[in-house]
Amino acid sequence: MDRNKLRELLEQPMAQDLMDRFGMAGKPAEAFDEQTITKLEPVWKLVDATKLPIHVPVYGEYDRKWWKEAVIYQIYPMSFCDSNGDGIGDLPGIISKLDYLKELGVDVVWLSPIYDSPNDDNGYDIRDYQAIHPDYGTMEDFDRLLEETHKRGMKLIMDMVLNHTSDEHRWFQSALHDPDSPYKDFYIWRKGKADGTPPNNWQSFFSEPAWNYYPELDEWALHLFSRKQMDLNWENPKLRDEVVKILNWWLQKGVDGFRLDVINLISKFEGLPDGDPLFGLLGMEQYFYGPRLHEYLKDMNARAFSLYDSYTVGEGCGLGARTTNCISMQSAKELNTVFCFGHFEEPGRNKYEDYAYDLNFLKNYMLPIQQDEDIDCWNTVVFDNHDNPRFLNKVSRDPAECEKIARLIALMEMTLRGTVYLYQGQELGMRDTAFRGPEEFRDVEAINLYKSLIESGKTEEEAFAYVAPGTRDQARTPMQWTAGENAGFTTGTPWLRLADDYELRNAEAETADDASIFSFYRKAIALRHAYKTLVYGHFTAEQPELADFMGYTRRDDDGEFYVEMNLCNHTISRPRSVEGMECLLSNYEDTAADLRPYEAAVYRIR
Ligand code: ISL
Ligand code: CA
Repeated sequence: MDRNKLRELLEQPMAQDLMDRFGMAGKPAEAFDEQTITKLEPVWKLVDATKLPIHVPVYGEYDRKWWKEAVIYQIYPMSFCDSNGDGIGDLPGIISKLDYLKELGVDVVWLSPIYDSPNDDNGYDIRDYQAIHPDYGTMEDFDRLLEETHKRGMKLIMDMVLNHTSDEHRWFQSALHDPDSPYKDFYIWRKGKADGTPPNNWQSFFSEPAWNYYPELDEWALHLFSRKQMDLNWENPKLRDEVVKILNWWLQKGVDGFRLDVINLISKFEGLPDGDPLFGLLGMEQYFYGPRLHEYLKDMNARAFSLYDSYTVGEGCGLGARTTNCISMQSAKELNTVFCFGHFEEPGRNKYEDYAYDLNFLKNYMLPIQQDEDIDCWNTVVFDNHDNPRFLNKVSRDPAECEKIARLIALMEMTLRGTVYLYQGQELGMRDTAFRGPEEFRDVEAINLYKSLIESGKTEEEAFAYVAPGTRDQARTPMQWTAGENAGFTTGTPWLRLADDYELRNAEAETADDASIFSFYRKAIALRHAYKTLVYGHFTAEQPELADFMGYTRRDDDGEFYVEMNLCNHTISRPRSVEGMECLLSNYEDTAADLRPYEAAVYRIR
């Protein structure tokens, strides 16, 4: 390939995101040797095939919207609060904790899926989009939850899983058993290869081939996740009509928007070609930014989201900072925001690796995003969710350090630009726990991974030691309400074991203690609500080249604020004097001459 072509491709958002992943971030075409160019051949092909419009940034004043100012709290219903002693969290349990969320300062509640489901992937395998899982309660309970949430001035958004349904969904059952089924074409079917192997080499996210064989039809059906989560065929306009109906049905009910599960995966490249190992998970590049993605998103926006004052956040699985912006720019009328998880692990690492995450990486990742003041784009600020071990434990496993780090994260979250997300328990400083054996895993991803490691020759001990730190069960241990039996989560037997530290860390103790992590979050959220400059103000990095230090100002006509953070576990000197500034919140009791380990503070300059 000639250098001019390479230069042109490197300007593409897709190429820039991929270069981040391959450790070539920001390098000009001249920095690539022939060998690297050849090695990255599949990347150039993909970038050429996706041909994203190069976005021209817009500068000026951000539009003010409720969802830009919101602090959104994710509830994992199964683990939040059990009201009837069956060991499973439920809707009445959530209702009983709405005052707690209000006290914290939450604006919007996001519920992970509560629909009817066989729970192969805890509700991310939907059997009926318009019914509540009996474990969680009834539709009347849901209506009451919505009403009680609104009564308190909070909003509620639903998790929508539209890339796949459960294989127990009536559409799939009809496709399988009725030869004339109108729903057959709702899914992705192919004939196998002549030698009896699946139609292509794609692997599912959960350590299995991405195809199920159905002898009754002599065909294979695609599933990018578990073998019970069947991918929907978005090429079919009838499917898209059904999706639009479902979205409108919930909006009509009064919900305030949606979190759209793996929404970037809905369009697949024609012909479903084999995947290239260069991209990690086999097949990934054939669907993580498919050719009709924009078209499908615009359609949902036009026929559903835009008809209401609703908010959408897409989960962008495998997307980086720039491709995320491509589907969340306001002018495109697709989604309001898209999660970008590029900072969850250091480059080249995965969540199962037990390593000490360097906050300098986080800083270097965040600064360009924050400094980009393109008013057509709006980010999310997120550190924790139900799919990852607790962020603070990636940085350190030392309990005392974690006390500081939890507050540093809180302070960073509430002073960056973007819609802020909290995951249940983050506000208490909940941590990972030491699982005792594989029989304690409940997560399909962890169970399958454990099995596949054993099959590949690992011993049980080795497989367990690898999976335990990264299992999604880490984030899903029951919410710690009290120091009492089962942490006040249930009077029965919890569906997943509790973390070990609930006597020490629980909502009852922390809400009563003005110096707790909960109280720190409450104060940080209150600052964000009080000073809109922290939401919309200009962002200027302070001495960004200084290692172990992160500092920035937020400034507009209404005020100016300064944030300073020590990113490491030893003392560093303070690069900018804070004399004359008013300290609004700090994770230390006073201000010293130097910045102590993980010290973080926000000051008001004017
Ligand atoms: O956790 C992950 C990998 O280690 C992710 O790949 C995750 O599976 C991916 O981000 C998609 O997540 C979403 O869709 C899945 C569901 O299992 C997750 O809980 C959900 O957040 C399939 O619906
Ligand atoms: Ca229950």
